[in-house]
Amino acid sequence: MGCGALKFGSFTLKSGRTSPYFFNAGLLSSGPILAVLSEAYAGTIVAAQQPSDSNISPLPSFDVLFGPAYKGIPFAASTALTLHTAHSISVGFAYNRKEAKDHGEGGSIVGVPLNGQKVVILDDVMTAGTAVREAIELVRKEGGEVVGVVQCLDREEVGKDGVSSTTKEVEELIGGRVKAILRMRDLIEWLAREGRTAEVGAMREYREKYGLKD
Ligand code: OMP
Repeated sequence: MGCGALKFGSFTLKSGRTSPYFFNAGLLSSGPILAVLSEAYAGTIVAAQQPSDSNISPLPSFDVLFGPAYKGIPFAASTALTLHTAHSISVGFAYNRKEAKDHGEGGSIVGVPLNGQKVVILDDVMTAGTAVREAIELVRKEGGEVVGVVQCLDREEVGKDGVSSTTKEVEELIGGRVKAILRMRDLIEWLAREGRTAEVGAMREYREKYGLKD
């Protein structure tokens, strides 16, 4: 909220849904914010590696953080740095070019090669799952194995079929964990604590339509 990354109003999403809130992770772009954010991503990854009582296994050790262009790029790079400095975990990072380069080293991936590597996709926000599915495809095309996904915000919505949870669909697709630093329920809880009743009402109404029912 402090840097304007979270806004309330009426927004048309990529999925065509009209949302009362929008999270613009592109505004998380100062040194102090990146320090907090990369520690939050790193902490989420480390927590996801602990055993849990869910029937999906914990996030395994992995080799590469993949940050889809554009917003995932600085987040993957800074989280790889934080995993090293604060958690003694050594991983590479990689990202895609939106337009493949046809000279020099060529190709559409920058950073460590993905072939034969265990990869965690690190991205900004997930709604109906189109963006994350594209990233999964990119990694698989390069011969990488996607073992997990970490988002900054999981909007906790249903997928394109309008029935099942995007998170569950993506977990099934990769056979691994999909985690987030923040979920829509955390935003609602925070807004309620701040006494922002109008926003809480609009968020709950939206959740009735597109959110998870549990
Ligand atoms: P899905 O592809 O439907 O999961 O939507 C996720 C993408 O939509 C993100 O990668 C963003 O490009 C964009 N988005 C946001 O940035 N913030 C939001 O709060 C919502 C969306 C969105 O369009 O759903």
